[in-house]
Amino acid sequence: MAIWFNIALWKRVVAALILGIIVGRLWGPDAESLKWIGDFFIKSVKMLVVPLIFFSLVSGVAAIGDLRKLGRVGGRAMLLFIISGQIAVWMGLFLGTIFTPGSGIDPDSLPKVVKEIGDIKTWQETILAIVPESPVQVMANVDVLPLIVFAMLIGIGILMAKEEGEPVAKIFDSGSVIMQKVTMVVMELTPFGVFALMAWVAGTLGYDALAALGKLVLFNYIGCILIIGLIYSAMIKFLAKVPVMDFFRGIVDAMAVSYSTASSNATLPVTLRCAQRNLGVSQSVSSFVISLGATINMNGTAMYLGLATLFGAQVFGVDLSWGDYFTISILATFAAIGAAGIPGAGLIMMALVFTGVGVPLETIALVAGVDRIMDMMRTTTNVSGDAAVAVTVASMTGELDRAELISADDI
Ligand code: DAS
Repeated sequence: MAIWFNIALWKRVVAALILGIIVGRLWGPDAESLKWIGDFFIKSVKMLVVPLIFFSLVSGVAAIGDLRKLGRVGGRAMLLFIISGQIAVWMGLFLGTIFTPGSGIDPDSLPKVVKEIGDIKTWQETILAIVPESPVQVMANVDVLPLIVFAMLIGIGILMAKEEGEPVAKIFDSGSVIMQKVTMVVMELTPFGVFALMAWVAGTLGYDALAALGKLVLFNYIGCILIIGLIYSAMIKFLAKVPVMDFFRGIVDAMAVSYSTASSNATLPVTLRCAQRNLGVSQSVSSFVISLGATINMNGTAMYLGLATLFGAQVFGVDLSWGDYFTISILATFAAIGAAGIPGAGLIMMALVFTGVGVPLETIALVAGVDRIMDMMRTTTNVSGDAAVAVTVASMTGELDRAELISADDI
């Protein structure tokens, strides 16, 4: 038993991921019987989201020390979110234009998987939804974005209260430490959850749907890999001035959990722990930037929305002008910000972008059957981007403890 705990968690998680895929392919659709183990793990991690975000974000904002510094951290994070998001969208538009994944496909030849599409918020409703009308209800509904706004306001209130705010700050500091310890305990379930989820996905994914939509899935992966391999590596190397391989080693756990759960929210506790424990990002910067990033910084989703819009236009023969391309880039940015960090969020947000440029919503039903395998990679890209921005902002604001950086011998 002791041997098991002596092996680095990330190694156990990667082994579980590979084993899960093998078992799923061998076992086939019956592997779905393992899904409850994955759901147990996801529920265990989701249990942490509200208390962890609330305590670590309030404590993190209060620990920044003054409002000017909060502005500097927040300003840099938002700038990096927006720039990387725009590059991602245009990456998707570029791949969709050059490789035309939807050309020559007869829409009637594709599998029809009808998924009920929830009501799509307009961008005004997306902005209104950020205001936490009832903080308790926001926590009960795990509505992460208004929860973040509320926690930031409490943190800012503590900063403004100065000495009078200190007793409350100490309570949140302790709460944040306690939640990090609880997260470590829950993290031990990760290998089991990742194994079960990968077996379920690998076992139930039909090759026929994959083949018909193969080019879309392929370029979803290529686009995400380019974002991770080019954009994030450049950010880490030239802006954060951190060895790129040390960065990726440090977030392996978060990448594996985001890939297997397809949920940024479910991965949030793991991303926070990787940033603080493996990358040396301070608790204040990591809790602020990663919590915010998990809900509004979704570069994998933004790239996919650009690519999928062109896919739908090509399948149904809709001509798009350069003006439409700019419309797509703006709508995809809002859609990525508005998308929740849960499985299938990108699929729902496609409707917002398609409506804006006249691409038929039937496209959503065509791609729904393989959305999960694409979502896994989108989410991995989203989560990696949150960690990359956190390390970069920490490095820029002197909140990066380079001695903590995980290196080869730590593995
Ligand atoms: N699953 C979403 C996330 O958690 C991403 C997406 O659906 O595109 O980040």
